[in-house]
Amino acid sequence: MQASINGQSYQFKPGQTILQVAREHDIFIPTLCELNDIDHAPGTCRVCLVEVQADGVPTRYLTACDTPLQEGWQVLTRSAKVQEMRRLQLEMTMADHHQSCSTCKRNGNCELLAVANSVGLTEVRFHYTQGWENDEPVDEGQAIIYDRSRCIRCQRCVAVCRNVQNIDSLELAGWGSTAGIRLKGGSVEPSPCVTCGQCVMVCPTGALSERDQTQEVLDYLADPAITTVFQMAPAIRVGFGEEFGLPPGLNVEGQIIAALRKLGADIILDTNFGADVVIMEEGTELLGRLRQKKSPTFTSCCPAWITFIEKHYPDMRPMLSSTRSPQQTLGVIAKTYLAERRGIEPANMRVVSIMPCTAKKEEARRPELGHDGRPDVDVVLTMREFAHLLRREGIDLKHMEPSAYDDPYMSEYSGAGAIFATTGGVMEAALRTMYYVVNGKELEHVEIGQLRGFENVRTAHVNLGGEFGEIKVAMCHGLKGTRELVEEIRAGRMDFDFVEVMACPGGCVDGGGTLRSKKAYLPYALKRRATLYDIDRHTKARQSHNNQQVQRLYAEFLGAPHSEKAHHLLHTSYRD
Ligand code: HC0
Ligand code: SF4
Repeated sequence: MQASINGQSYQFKPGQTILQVAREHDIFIPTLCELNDIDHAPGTCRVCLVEVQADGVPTRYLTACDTPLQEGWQVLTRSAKVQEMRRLQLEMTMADHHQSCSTCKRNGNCELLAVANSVGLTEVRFHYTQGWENDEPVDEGQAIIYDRSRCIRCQRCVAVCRNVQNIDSLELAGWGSTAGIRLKGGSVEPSPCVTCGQCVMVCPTGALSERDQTQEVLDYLADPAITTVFQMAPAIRVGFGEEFGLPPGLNVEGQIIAALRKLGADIILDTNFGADVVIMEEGTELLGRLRQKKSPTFTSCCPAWITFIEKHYPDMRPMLSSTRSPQQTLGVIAKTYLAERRGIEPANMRVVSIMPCTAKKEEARRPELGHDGRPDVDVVLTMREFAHLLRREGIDLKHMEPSAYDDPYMSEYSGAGAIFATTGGVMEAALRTMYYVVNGKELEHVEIGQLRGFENVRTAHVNLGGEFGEIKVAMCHGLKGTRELVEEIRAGRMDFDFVEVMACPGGCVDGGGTLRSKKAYLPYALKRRATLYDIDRHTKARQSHNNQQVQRLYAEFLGAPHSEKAHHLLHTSYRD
């Protein structure tokens, strides 16, 4: 089939939209609501208007994203009329949008402002002044803020929550200019939301964002009575450089340590250390459950997954490992063992986590994950907040000279701890240590290829040796595949011994608290994962049980995995 765009003739296939054909030939048409990576083209923002002429039909103005191109059409993407209509369209969108851009979380990287710029908007004659009197425009969760006054009704969030995560927690509410997105049931608790943050990742404006806690951290840093302890999650070092113009997937661990020192952090630790401790506990727990023929056991480190089970499949709670997540493990050990070793009063210590995750904010606030009335982790910053924090202090990561950890108690990590952030990583880390415990010798090939695929649901048989022989394992990332797997297990159609789940598609390297990419959804997962595997390959100890600081922690403080003390500090329970 043949049609012309801006006077040039092009071939196309039946069913292709005007936008698809234009993109195929590198012809720019501005878009706003559309997001190709999640197959979302609702045509609601009308920014992609083009002029269409065809024999025997009057000139029409159609949205390029959802209009299939037809034989013989002549499409104009930048006629004077098209440009004027796009500007007017944008002006209308701005008019029922809260235009307090200076205080918006997206200040600096808003897609709406970028499109306003690209269509040449020079004035907005109408201003949002009223309209929300009869409606509460903001749903505030502990992790995510849902602000309808900044919503442009693109419905990307609805699409990702419904089609990618299969949670379906969001809906459009209100009428006319006050319409916007809200949680079903009006707040997080009654809604099916698990705070995975995928909706935040695709929101083009400040309508969906995390609860900003950067000020709390600055207040800690300014208080001389407080000892600030920072931890960075496994995924942070491979996904943060991009924000400062460094190549995607580059390992910037050293620059982050240097930036934290410049910020004034007192102690800098690595969540990977917590991950190694988790393997000691979870591996022991799993072997115990295998002996008792209790299968399957599900991993418990992903908080959106935990909420998913609590809200959607509460009957499956007994199958969750009782081991705390690495974030919470590190927090509680910092406030007990480390505080004791370094002579710090725990009440004066504040643990700040830098996480690629929104759900970790909720996890840290669970009362069961605190001691003596204090949380074990005080504040969780997403990667985006951490970038904001550095900017507030004028720190440019690109110019930091890489530095190294200096805490002698809780900063060493093994290759096994490092790969936690990618799908299959927790499984691989656990198997390396369980094999050693069962057989008294190390696995010959520590890189377990069967576990390293990237499909949303993967299964494998692995030989654990000894009394256990072959065990059946499964790994999922993304909640759509997870739900399908859980349904199969519940119905007795599939059975496994050990199942690893990460709620975010791609795992933590693409978590809901990572940096947002304009017009793209999760573009760098495989680069980040490749760097994690590279870190593993170059780490001195590749198994959690060979981490010398972990060995010392058990020798001097915890005793053995699953000792009474370890159980009290490092295990948890789940909600009814
Ligand atoms: Fe993850 Fe974690 S690996 S959940 O994916 O287990 O957020 O990066 O920090 O806690 O370690 C996130 C990442 C973590 C935890 C670890 C686990
Ligand atoms: Fe849906 Fe996750 Fe957003 Fe909640 S946080 S509304 S579950 S996408």
